[in-house]
Amino acid sequence: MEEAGPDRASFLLERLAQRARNNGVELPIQHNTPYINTIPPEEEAPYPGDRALERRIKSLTRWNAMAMVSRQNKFDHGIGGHIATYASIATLFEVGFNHFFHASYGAEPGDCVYFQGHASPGVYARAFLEGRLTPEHLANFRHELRDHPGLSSYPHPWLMPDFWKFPTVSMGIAPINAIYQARFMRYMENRGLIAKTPRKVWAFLGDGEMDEPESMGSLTLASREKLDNLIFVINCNLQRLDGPVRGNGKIIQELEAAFLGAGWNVIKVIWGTDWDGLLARDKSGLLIKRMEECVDGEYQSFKAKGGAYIRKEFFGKYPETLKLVEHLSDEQVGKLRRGGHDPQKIYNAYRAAVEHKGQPTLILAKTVKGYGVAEIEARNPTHQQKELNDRSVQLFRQRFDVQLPEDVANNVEFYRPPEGSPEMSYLHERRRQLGGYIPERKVAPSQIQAPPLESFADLMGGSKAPHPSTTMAFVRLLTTLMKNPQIGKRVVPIIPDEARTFGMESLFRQFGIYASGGQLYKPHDADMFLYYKEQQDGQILEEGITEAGSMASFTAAGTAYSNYQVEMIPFFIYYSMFGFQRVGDLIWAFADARGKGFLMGGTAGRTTLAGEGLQHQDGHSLVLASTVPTCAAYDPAYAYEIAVIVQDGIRRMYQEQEDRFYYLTLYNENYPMPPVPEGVTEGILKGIYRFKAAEKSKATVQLFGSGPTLNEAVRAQGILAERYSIAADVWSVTSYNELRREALGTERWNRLHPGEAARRPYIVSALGAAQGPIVAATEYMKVVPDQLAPWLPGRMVTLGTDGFGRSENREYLRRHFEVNAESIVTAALSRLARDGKFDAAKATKAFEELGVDTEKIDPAIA
Ligand SMILES: Cc1ncc(C[n+]2csc(CCOP(=O)(O)OP(=O)(O)O)c2C)c(N)n1
Ligand SMILES: [Mg+2]
Repeated sequence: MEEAGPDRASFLLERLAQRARNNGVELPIQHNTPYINTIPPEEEAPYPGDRALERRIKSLTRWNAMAMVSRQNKFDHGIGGHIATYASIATLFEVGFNHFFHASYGAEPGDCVYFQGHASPGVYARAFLEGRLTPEHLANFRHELRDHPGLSSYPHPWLMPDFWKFPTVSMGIAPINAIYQARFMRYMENRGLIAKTPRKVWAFLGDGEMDEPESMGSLTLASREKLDNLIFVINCNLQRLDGPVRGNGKIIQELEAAFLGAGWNVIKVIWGTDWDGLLARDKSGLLIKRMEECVDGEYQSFKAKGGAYIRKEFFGKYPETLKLVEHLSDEQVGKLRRGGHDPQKIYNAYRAAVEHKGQPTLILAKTVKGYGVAEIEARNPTHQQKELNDRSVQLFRQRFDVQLPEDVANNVEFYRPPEGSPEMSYLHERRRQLGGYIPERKVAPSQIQAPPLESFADLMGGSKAPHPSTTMAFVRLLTTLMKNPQIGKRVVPIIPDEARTFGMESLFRQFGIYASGGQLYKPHDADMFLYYKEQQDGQILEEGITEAGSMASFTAAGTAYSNYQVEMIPFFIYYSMFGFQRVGDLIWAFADARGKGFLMGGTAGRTTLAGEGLQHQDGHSLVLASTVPTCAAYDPAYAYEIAVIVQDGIRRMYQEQEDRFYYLTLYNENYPMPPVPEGVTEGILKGIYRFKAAEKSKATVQLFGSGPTLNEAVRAQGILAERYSIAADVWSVTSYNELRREALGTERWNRLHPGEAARRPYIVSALGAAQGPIVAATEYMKVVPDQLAPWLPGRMVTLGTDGFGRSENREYLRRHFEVNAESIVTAALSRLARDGKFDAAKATKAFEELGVDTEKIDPAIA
């Protein structure tokens, strides 16, 4: 170490503080640096690009973005769009586009860039300049349902699958997904599935967005994992939708402290180059003092009110600071730039971030919302400004010196300079150097063959005592899959601290838990067969207690086929109650991103998960799953059903490259798993098959069951036959959701083709001539079976688990919710009695005989 200089000073002060603390001196913990740029001017590298040309390109991008939103709202008032956000982030994007965002690294895929969602107009405008979008595209911004394909409001891979990769606009989704993306990149590298490259994950986020719990909830994962492939850029324009983010404080300082405390490398880009000279001349220290004492509400006013106001209210507080700007006009004072609008400062921050080792980096860039847009700059309503009047458009043009023909300017048209012009040549050359254009989404041909069903023989052949639960059957299937020589390595089990609950601890030892630094301790159970084995190339993602984080891992894995051109098959196994209702928006974004994989809802059911009670017993995840268009949800009863569904899922999602994913419920009740009956595969996949026909005579009642309730239906079938001489068929309904979707599709076709022979929905043809009323019993809410009511008019009697759960055992729970065999029997008799097919007095007596209390409170409201 040097004898003198800043490093030595820092070392000595640190040692002194340590010594003082050891001796009982209480020193405040400091997580803030002064309110100035982290990188001092003397450490800056010169800008490597052509500033003038880059500015022209940026101004044209600004113009086209503004024109796109403004024009559209003129023609279609209220269609929406944002001008102010891109206006604030333009330079932060452009420096990235010109110098940092790699579309590829040689043959390897490039960086993952999460664009701030509602800054999308700027991303479209640049793609237009690059020749990747046409003027028709821009003219159809937010008009997606016309002849010419339009542009989606925000980044939606579902809507623009060749363009966007990462859905971001639901606030908080981008930050958590970006963190886990960077972690998953390392996982793929450490497991030898992708090459190590300087690839980065860039996430451009709003300062208001950071208030979402998902935004900052996983910061320490990033530092713990030393994710130096991760760069957050927070666009600190000090405003959100309604007003200031922290009017009475300073968002940059608050975020700095939080991220530093979480172990990140933090780079503040607060002031532009114009301020360097002022700060250098600030011998009194009062300029920094003034910078520190102003709150964001004041900083916003400075930009809203202009140069004279800034001179008076900011510099004017002290004579010394006022003197610093005496050589500047009011206009010049008004234009003193913030760091997030200065390419020189941004370039240096990005460079430092890219080169930083061992930590993720946060860049806090101070900007102005609505930058340069007259009459809306830094005003509270700026977020929702969608149209500019003629005067504002002309001021905009002057302000950014937008170079375009006069008639184009007057008509507020889109403009792209001719190919071969210096701007265009420069723009293309920069992107060529960086390996192509961004954003762009590509999918390689599939490399995955689904293993044949025979490979899951132990699930297909039925169980021997001691019998398993469907969860245990699934763990066997997963183990078999992971051992598969062709695709085993692609399987990613993701568990939020519930592996033991699901009996998955045997996987720890066999496949290892992913730990980027390996296992640094000898586990206490090292001498046991199933010890807690962590390893650098471990396959299991043991996430700890974070369903949101696990879902973000699931998203990274389930979209690896488009981000890394390597198909991964994730299985996220969790408490079914803490899935759709807990992280539903992340699941929605996963679907948007065309994610693939299997969500496995363990400890499912409101009456099968005994003991846990109201918070844990899930009776509605299947309802929520039905709301996601690409989610195929199943409620299997037996091991072979799981094997059939998963096998076909792999075939469809990977081999056939269908953009869908699966949700399967898994239960923890042990019971005999029958061998697969003949010819049921199609029924399992479509959602229903006859599991056990009536034995002696033709059935006059049909019983539907799913999951463990299927066993109750079978028991009810026995009681009905033996005690009441009523023959019933039992059906396994693996998916009401899929049956309904198919029926809706068929019905729609019939509606649109009245002149042609009507088609029959699968549910109708599957039932065929099956007679009589249908009693459907489920672990889930009644609305799940009721989805089929339109195609089974008047036939359905539904028993389900509406209401809050209880801490009890299964017997009492099923009695309480009226889904046990006895309730199924009485429901059938009651219905037959009403239909005049069974003696009403006998039906009434049956309730008593079978112990079904007719006067107890309705569980739906209990
Ligand atoms: C979860 C969620 N809640 C609310 C919104 C609506 N919304 C869109 S942008 C925005 C304000 C964003 O402020 P900020 O993150 O600071 O971004 P800026 O536009 O200022 O760059 C809000 C509330 C949303 N998109 N997502
Ligand atoms: Mg903001």
